Amino acid sequence: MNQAEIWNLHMNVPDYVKHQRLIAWVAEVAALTQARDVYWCDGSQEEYDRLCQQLVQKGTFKKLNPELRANSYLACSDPTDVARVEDRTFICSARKEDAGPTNNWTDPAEMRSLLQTCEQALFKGSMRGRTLYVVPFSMGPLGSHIAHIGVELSDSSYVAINMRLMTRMGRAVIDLLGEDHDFVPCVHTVGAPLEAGQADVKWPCNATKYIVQYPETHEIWSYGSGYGGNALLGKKCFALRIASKMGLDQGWLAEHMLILGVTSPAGKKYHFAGAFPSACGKTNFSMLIPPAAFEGWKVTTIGDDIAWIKPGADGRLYAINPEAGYFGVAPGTNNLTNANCMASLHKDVIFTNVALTDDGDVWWEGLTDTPPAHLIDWQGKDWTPAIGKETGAKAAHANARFTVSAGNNPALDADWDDPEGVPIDAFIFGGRRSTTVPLVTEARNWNEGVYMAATMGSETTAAAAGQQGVVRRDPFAMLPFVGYNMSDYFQHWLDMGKKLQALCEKSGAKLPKIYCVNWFRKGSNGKFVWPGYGENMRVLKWMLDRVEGQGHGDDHAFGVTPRYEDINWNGMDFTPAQFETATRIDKADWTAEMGLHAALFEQLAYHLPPELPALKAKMELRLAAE
Ligand code: SAT
Ligand code: MN
Repeated sequence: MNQAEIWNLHMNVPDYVKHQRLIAWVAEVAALTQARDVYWCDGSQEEYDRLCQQLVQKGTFKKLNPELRANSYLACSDPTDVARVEDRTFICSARKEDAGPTNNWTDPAEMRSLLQTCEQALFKGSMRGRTLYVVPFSMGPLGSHIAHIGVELSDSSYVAINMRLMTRMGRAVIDLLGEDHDFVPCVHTVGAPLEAGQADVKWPCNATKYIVQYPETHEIWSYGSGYGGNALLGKKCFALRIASKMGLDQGWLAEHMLILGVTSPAGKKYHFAGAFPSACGKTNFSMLIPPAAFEGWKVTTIGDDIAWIKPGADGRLYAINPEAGYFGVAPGTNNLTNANCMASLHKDVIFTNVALTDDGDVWWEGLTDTPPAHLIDWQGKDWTPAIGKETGAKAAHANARFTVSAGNNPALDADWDDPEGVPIDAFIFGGRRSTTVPLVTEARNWNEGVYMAATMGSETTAAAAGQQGVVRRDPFAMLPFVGYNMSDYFQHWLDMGKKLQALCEKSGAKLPKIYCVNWFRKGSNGKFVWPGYGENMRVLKWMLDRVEGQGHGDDHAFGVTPRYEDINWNGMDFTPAQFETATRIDKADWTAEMGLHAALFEQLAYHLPPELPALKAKMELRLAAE
C-alpha cells in the first residue's frame, strides 16, 4: 500500500460523498499532514454542539452564562495570534507583475516547495496528533449562479464551527458538489503538531505564519494562525483574494463591501454597497437604525463585509453576500452605536478575545460607560478599572470579535439569501480620515468614482497586525485583499463601467452612482465632528435624492457635496459651522493629498490606466482655479 492508500483507511468518508476528486485530495492532504484522523463536517446542530463541548473540555472555550448568553462561548487566543497578518500574506501568481506592487509575492513553485514538498516542508506532519476537519461550504446562497463552493481542510475545530456560522456549511454543499462539481481547495493548519503524550494548549498556533493564495489555480494554503481572516479561509482568502481574480477573468466584482437595503415610507427599495477598510464601521452601517425624524424609513442588512457583484443583461449590477454570518469587531459596539447588533448577540455566539464578567457574561470597551468592578481580561488576567487606568491594559483586545449567524440579525433583509442578488443603486467608499476628506462627495461619473475609490486613504486599525492610526492608501478598501495587480483591478472597474454603460443604454437602466464618505473627520478640539451611526441616514437620504435626480449640492474640484440646506436636519442639532468643519475642502490639505495620489500612481505605474492620471490633472487644474 502506498501512503495515500494507508490514509484511505482513516478517511471516514461518509457514504453520501460521491466526489472522487474531493476524496483523493483529502487523502493527499491527510497523508501530507499526517493527521491523526479525518472528520467530515455535516453542518448539523448536533455536530456544532458536540465540537463546542469538546472545546470547553479542552479549555479553549468557556461556556457563558446561559441565562445571559444562551448557547454562547468565549475563546481567548494566544496573545501573538490576534489579527490578520498582512506581511505574512502572499499572492503566488506565476509572474510577479501579476501580483503587483501592493502584494507580497513568491514564485508558486518556490512556495509549494516551502509548504508542501521540500524536506522540511511546513505542512509535512503539521497535523500530527490532530483531527483533520473537512469543511464543505458555499460562498453565497446554495446553488446561486453568483455563488461558488469551497472546501476547507483544517486541524482546528474552532475554525470548523466558526465556518458553520459564517458560511452555508455542511452536507447540503457536498450534495451540490455531486460527483464532479468544481470547488476551491483551502488547506489550513495551526502548525502545532502533537507528539504522542504531548498535552495540547488552549490556542495552538505557530510563530511562523503563511497565508498563501495561488490566484491562477484558485488554491489557498494557510499555516500557523487560528484567528479570523487568517484561518476562516472562506472570508478574505477566498471571497476576496481568489474571488477578485475569478471576477477579473469572468467579468464580475468581488468587493470588500457591506450591502444594505433602504426602503422609503412609500415602499420603494434601494440598495447600497459600501466599501470601508476593516474596523471602520461596516457592520454598524449595515445595521443602521434611522433617527426618529426618518419615521417610515427602514434599513436592512444583506451583508456586512463582502459583496459579490455580477452584471445582469439589463446593465444593472446584482450583489449577493457570499457569507452567512458576521465576524464583527466587539469594542465600541453597544445599544447606541448598534442596537440591532446587540440584539443579535443574545444567543448562539462565539466571542473571541473579549473580557469575561464575574457572572459569566462578556464585556468589552465601549459596551457600557462604566466597566464592571471586576473582569477576567482577554488574556485571562484579573482586570479592574483601577488596573486598567494604571497599566493601560484593555479588558478586551482592540480586535476582539463576535461570530454570529446572519439569522440572528433583527434587521436582516428579506432578500439577503436571494440567489439572484439585489440590484445596486449606489456605491459608497469611505476611509477613516481625521482631516481633509469631506463628509460626502458624489462622483460626477463612473470614472471619477473609480478615481475616488482608487485614491482612498485610511488610518490603519487593529484589524491587522502592525502600527495603528497611520494614513495609508487603501484603494477600494481592498489593499490587503486584491488577489492580483492593483492597477489591473482599477482597469477592471473602468472596463466594467464601459460595459455596463453600453447595456444600460439599451435597457434604459442607470449606472450606479458612486460616493465617497468620511464619518471620521475631527474638529480642532480633536473630537469627531460627525456623530455617525444612525445619523448617517441623513447622508444616505441625500444620496437617494440624488439617485432620484432631485438632491442638490455644490459642484467642486472632486465632485458634488451637499450644502447645509440640502440635508434633512430634523431632530438633530448640527450647526452650519459644524457642517462646514465636516465638509470643508481645504486647498492646502488637498494639494498635499494630491501629492499622495501622485506617489500612489508612481507605485502603481505598471498597467496604471491612463484615465486616472488624466483625471488627476483635471482635478488639480480645477482645484488651483477655485
Ligand atoms: O480578516 S478578518 O476577518 O480577521 C477581520 C477583518 O479584517 O475584517
Ligand atoms: Mn472586512
